[in-house]
Amino acid sequence: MSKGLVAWGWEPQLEEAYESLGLSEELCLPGRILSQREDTFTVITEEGIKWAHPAGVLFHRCTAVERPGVGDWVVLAAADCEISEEEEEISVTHSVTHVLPRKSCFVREAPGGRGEAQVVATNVDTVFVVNPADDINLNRIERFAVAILSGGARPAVILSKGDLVNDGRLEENLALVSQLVEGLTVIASAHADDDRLAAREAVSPHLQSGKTYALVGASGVGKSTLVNALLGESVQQTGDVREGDSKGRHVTSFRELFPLPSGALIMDTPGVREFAMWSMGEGVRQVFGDIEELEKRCRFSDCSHESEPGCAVRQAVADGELSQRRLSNWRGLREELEENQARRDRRQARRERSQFERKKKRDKRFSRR
Ligand SMILES: Nc1nc2c(ncn2[C@@H]2O[C@H](COP(=O)(O)OP(=O)(O)OP(=O)(O)O)[C@@H](O)[C@H]2O)c(=O)[nH]1
Ligand SMILES: [Mg+2]
Ligand SMILES: [Zn+2]
Repeated sequence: MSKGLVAWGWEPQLEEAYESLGLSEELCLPGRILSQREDTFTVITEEGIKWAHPAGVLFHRCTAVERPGVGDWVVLAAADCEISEEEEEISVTHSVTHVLPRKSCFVREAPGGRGEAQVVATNVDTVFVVNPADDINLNRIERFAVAILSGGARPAVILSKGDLVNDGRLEENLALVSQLVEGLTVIASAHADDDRLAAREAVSPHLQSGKTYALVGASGVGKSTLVNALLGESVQQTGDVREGDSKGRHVTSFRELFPLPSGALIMDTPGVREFAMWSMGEGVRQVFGDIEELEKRCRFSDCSHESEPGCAVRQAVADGELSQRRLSNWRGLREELEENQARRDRRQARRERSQFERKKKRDKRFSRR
């Protein structure tokens, strides 16, 4: 039935998941979230674009990670009445009632340090980390790779603004970044700022029809410029970087999924200042597996790899087998996650305590009657 959705990445397992819900075809409609503004989703369905709010029940039932986000396959139900959003001149006619199982979910910790998760992109096959070729940040790329792999997607890197460095430096950086993760695809986008054709030629061969891709990275690295180059027209607004430090001005403020003429789908995302980890999962083993193997050979099982005798990790650094940079980045990640967990535990404890206090008050009132 959902043939028209295949171009948007609809797959047999989605069909199965949708069918197994046993919903009425008359009342419900599957679709994919293309963008989100506040709590209004733009959803592509067999019947074209629909606008929807999340159903209240969905909001209460789901954790932050489970709530619908851009890239998600969802089920829409017709809302009781048409809700008109005058400013946007759109008509919200549906509500999102279900989120279908995801094949991947790329999450970070929401800015503000309150211990909340933020879903960046779901159902993405490959997440491209965009990093300017003249300012390579290996630690950042590595952190992104851990989070992307943990979320079940494949990481790849685009070295943007290749025109700002000479060919020798570009080659060097390409080699350096390729070593970060086994089998990592690294694309050099070496073209002048306004040469869209060259940008398209550099990236297009890595995109497959029917697959979904996302671009992530700091502000001003050229994500939206690449999206425009791939689309062949200026759909996304782009902005100048600051004179002094080449930092961007956070031009893109919403995540949005675009269909490319080639049949692939690409998501533009807002630039991130700091990439805070949410969870490391499987990704850390894929990026830092060598250190985890070395660790097993330390004399003490709880070795902190600081000053203990018989430390295999420090020995590997001394022998030049492991770089101090990678060790520090791995250590930083682990510490960050321990702090995150402690913060989440404290939040949970606070929540339970206040629930308990409320219940105590209620019981007291009740017993006075
Ligand atoms: N020299 C050069 N400049 C580029 C290239 N790609 C993008 N730029 C410039 O970099 C600036 C920022 O580009 P954007 O595409 O807006 O960057 P962004 O990553 O989308 O930034 P945010 O939306 O803020 O996250 C613009 O002035 C672009 O013209 C490139 O390949 N070479
Ligand atoms: Mg942008
Ligand atoms: Zn050790």
